[in-house]
Amino acid sequence: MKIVFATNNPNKLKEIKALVPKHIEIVSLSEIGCNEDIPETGETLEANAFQKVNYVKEHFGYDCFADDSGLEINALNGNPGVYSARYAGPERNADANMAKIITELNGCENRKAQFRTAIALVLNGEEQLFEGKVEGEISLIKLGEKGFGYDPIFVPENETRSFAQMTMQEKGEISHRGKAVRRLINYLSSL
Ligand code: ITT
Repeated sequence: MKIVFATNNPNKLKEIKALVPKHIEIVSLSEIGCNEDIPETGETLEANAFQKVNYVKEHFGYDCFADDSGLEINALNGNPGVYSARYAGPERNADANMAKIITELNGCENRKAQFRTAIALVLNGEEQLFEGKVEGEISLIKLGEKGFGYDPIFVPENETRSFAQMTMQEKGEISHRGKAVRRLINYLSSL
């Protein structure tokens, strides 16, 4: 089986390719000639994930799935959430985004947060949603060099290391994306 993954984020593509079994071939947006920035104007992760798959279906004609993810911090009323990519500005700079959060949480004891992923799938005229989340805490400083985005400041529950201190496989076993992708794989395998 071949399916398009509607993302412009090479790190997500790498993580997802490592999580899916060999009989599911992941096709990237560049491989279908889609090199544009797909609009993400929804107010929820779910809405954005469906906006991405519907855009690819309408403009390129392919069945596909898309992942919209966000970091929700309790003490910031769930922010940055759906605004995670551009939290510190339109440049979508991960270091600036993390610096903003570390400053906002300065002196704050409640550091609880969760990562959430919504995966939307459009296949054979039907839409499906798969979700995954992982709870954890925001660290006081950046820890580790691996991963991407907010990984250096997120320490998942029952762990002492941040996502950026784990291998991609270790992260995938417990992460928001790993959980959502396993639900997607179960669905695709049941067809
Ligand atoms: P696409 O929409 O093209 O898939 P994106 O990078 O815009 O790529 P999102 O809107 O889902 O993806 O991501 C929102 C932000 O959350 C973005 O800044 C990411 O770096 C960050 N993010 C997403 N998944 C993450 C993860 O597993 N670990 C750390 N940060 C993550």
